[in-house]
Amino acid sequence: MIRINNQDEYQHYYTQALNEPNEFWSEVASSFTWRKPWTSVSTGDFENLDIKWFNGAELNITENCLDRHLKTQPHKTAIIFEPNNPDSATRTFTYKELHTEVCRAANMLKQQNVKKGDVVCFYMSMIPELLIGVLACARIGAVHSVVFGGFSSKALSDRINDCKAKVLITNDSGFRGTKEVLLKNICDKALETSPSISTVIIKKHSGSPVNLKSNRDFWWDELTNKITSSDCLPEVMQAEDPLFILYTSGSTGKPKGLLHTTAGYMVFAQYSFENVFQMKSDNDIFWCTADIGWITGHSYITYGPLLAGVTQVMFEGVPNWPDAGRFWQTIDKHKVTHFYTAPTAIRALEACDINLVKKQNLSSLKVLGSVGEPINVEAWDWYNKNVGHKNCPIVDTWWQTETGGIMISPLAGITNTIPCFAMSPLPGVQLKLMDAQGQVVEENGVEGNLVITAPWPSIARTIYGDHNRYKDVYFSDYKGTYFTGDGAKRDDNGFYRIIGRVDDVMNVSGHRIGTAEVEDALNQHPQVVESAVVGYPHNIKGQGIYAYIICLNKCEGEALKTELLDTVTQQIGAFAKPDKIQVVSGLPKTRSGKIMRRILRKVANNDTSDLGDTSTLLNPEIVEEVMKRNTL
Ligand code: 7RM
Repeated sequence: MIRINNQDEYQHYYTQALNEPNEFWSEVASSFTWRKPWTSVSTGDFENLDIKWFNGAELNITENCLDRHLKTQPHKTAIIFEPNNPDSATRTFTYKELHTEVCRAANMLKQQNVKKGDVVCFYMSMIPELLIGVLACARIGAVHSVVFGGFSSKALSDRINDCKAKVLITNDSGFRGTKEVLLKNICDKALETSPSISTVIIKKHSGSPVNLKSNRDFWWDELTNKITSSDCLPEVMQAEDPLFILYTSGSTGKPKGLLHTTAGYMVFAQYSFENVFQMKSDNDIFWCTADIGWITGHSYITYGPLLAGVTQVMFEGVPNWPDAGRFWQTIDKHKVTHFYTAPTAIRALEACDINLVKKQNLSSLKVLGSVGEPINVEAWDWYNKNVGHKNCPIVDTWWQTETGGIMISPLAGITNTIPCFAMSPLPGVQLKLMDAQGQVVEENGVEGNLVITAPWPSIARTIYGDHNRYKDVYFSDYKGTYFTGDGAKRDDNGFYRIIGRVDDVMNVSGHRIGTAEVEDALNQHPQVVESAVVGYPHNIKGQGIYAYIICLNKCEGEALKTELLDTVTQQIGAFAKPDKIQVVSGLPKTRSGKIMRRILRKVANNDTSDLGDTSTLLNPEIVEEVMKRNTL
């Protein structure tokens, strides 16, 4: 492993990774447990897109997350589970105990006939069995596909069908604050249209009643109780064998199943975790508040911290229950030293009673992190002052589902930060900014589209089942480079500030949602003829969703609104519900029939002073109507 300890080392390694990438990555990878060494560090490029890292190597990622720590620190706490209800008991797992649980679950999956390469889907609460189940898959070479528990049965079914998952693992129901989510019921509904699933395994969690379908549904506890062996030899995996699929939204079409492979993802997860967060003491405690249903929970709950052998908190609940002090109380309760959350949570809590944060001690904190969306200055200052007591570096970490790990970030305590800046790429990450003409912008003090010019170990290797789409979405805008979809500013000193998406992807409370997905959902309503969805700035969510719709008949306000919101909840999930809906008689279109989103965006932003060139519009008269902004 390479651990960067100061700014000089950062410069040194940045240069080494650029000029001698093989030497650099070999050194990073040297500390892992390999069953067989690699024959080449990296092959392939962004032209042929047959990218391979550590090819020829054999390994198992769970051997690196668990077994290797058993020799040195078997009794160190791996997971401190903080349940939804603060009065319920905390559960802890040492590395040894977690190893045992993962092995038992792995043996259970084997007994259910899960084989290397099979896809196992998870639709679960943030409970230890989710993490255990995911690692159990990796133990036996099954590919996990975690679907966030806030998705609807329709969205779950779509994702299961896309990757033809064989087994579905869920729990009876889960609580998020006071709200009960009937996960098993939602699974039952999804499975009406998902024939690939032959087995459902249910972890009993809330105790709420569920229907069991015979020969299909089994209780997790009954199956694992029958397992006698608490050891399971790790399946020996090839470096490029698939590790997981994770769905994410794009600017067009259905969500994409990004496929991550074993060795490169593993190496980058630990490398980025250790260098960004800089956990130094054995008593340091990490807490990432993300859900394992998103990439942040994959790389910085399930894999990164365990690979690094640290202690972490896993949290089932929500930031505002029993009150908006839950994060701060939990930090004190478990003496969290490294806290990683999203700007949307910071903004929401900033809007609550300040005494909830003031009354907590928070003196255990050493490092704060931010992820998922651009952080605004007010939130950054509030986080720094009220949570960090101006004593904790803030690492604003930019990355994506596609990148597998953190790409641009300060290194905690090493990089001098500028508020709201992600600062500089990690050594091994090569960035450029492109202008509208597709030319590289070399100078500083500019904005441009953010691209990555060379492969890094944890880049997603393909979109599952659609390699052409992968090429098209990421590598066709700028030939030979990976286009992130984000815009960024590079200041006079070469430091980066991420501006946000430049495509039709919205970021709503840190949830990545395609405008096309919400449009497709709205169009399912029988009254909707056509719709257009754009994001607009929202105080707490970062972005809100503004939907313009054309209706078939006369539209009745409240009733229609409720129905439309229900439709989106059913098609995607409640988190994708539009904040504003405006019924219009037409949408501004070009002569070639394209919706002029620029105009809709400006109207939704309430910034109509300059609508730009509207001369190519087929129906310019519609602009005036749209500008009325009379939402339902
Ligand atoms: C990790 C994650 C990716 C999109 C990405 C950006 C936005 C993420 C930051 C950020 C500004 C950040 N993966 N994004 N981190 N924008 N500053 N530190 O969120 O696939 O779900 O989303 O999120 O637009 O393209 S993701």
